[in-house]
Amino acid sequence: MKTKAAVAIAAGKPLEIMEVDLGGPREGEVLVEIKATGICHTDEFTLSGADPEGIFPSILGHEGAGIVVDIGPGVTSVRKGDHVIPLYTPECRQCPSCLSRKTNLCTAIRATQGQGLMPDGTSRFSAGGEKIFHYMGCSTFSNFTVLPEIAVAKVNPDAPFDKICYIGCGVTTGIGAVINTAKVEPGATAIVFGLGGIGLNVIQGLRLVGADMIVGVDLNNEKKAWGERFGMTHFVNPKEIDGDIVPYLVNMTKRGADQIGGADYTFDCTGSVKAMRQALESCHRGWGQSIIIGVAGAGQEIATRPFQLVTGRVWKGTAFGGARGRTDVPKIVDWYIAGKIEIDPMITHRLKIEEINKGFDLMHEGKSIRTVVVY
Ligand code: NAD
Ligand code: 022
Ligand code: ZN
Repeated sequence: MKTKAAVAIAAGKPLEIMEVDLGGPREGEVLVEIKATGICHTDEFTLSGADPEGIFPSILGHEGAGIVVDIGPGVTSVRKGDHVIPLYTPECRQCPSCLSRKTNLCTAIRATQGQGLMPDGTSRFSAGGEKIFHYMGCSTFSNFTVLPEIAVAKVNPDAPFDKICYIGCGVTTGIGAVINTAKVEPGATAIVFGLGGIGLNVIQGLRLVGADMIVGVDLNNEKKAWGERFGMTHFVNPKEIDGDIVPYLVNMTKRGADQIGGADYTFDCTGSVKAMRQALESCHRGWGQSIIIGVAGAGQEIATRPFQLVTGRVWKGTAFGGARGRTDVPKIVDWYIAGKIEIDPMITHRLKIEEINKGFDLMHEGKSIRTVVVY
């Protein structure tokens, strides 16, 4: 079939909107009509050429929602008409990782996904006979896309596509980091570095689980109102304090008889390795946990003194908020429908697919929290 798509022709070039050819779903695969897709940092990272694993030409996009319009042989878990969210972290429920119950990083299709291919080693996208690669197993910048059955979460059909697409990455990553990775308990203190599309979801996750003190840290003062909107209780701009941010935050989080200070949980949502160190060092001696969510540039390294860990701080990372996609994503959609979490105010811009490059500009300029493209 033919489908309209925004194609990443080469690194550093704007996406090109064109008609591409798409092969139908094969064994264990589904054809999905994407109704809406968010634009996320990784799409920009790959398009810019900074991603050493970026492959071109490809169809980017990994934060979508849509409808199953056809299924291949052997598909049992979804049918035509089902509303689904594509999963860049699939959930096969059979590989050693899924069975371990210790990680969400399913390995069933990992090798081919990283090569921009479907599990059978082929690409379904082409134009003028030339192969176009898939991206993160999703390629949601195409109106129609083919996905393995294990890489779609079937969700409540009452939910609007132009909002729940954000659950395909940002919302689940932020809320999941709080619930699955950190396992934050009611009454905890937390510090969130970076109040963008991820950090704000960490903040609303902290509010959801009943954290007490939620400190937001951002270099941009405009983020203060954004953080407060979702439950942040204190804001710090590192540029506006005297001296080092770490002792400042440690002092700020001193509570009760404990004169040590430091937060129970800290989250890096910046991608800056400097902020990652600050996040680790501003968590509490003895039990503080610091969760890295931000993706740092290629080749960057984190550092701290080992004493920080010897004295009980824990450094962790999370991919897709530790969420098991087919199990957890439908629950998050239900939380949204029930009003337990908010999405609408974070979607600051809506574009048509023809305008998708504007969405990348808005991200560069720091003007958007999330831009959603509606087909
Ligand atoms: P964003 O650009 O919307 O927000 C980042 C915020 O961090 C901005 O407000 C910026 O002002 C602030 N910031 C930058 N450097 C800072 C510093 N040194 N100290 C304090 N604040 C600082 O980005 P986003 O969409 O929220 O994404 C954040 C990061 O999360 C990105 O690196 C993204 O790739 C990553 N991410 C990771 C996963 C995962 O599964 N681990 C999933 C999605 C996104
Ligand atoms: C999503 N991300 C950042 C912004 N939006 C993001 C990027 C990478 C990962 C998670 C989220 C990630 C963490 C760990 C891995 N990835 C490796 C997983 C594994 O090896 O099992 C990751 C993922 C997909 C791809 C590359 C890296 C890909 O499909 N190309 C989940
Ligand atoms: Zn993303």
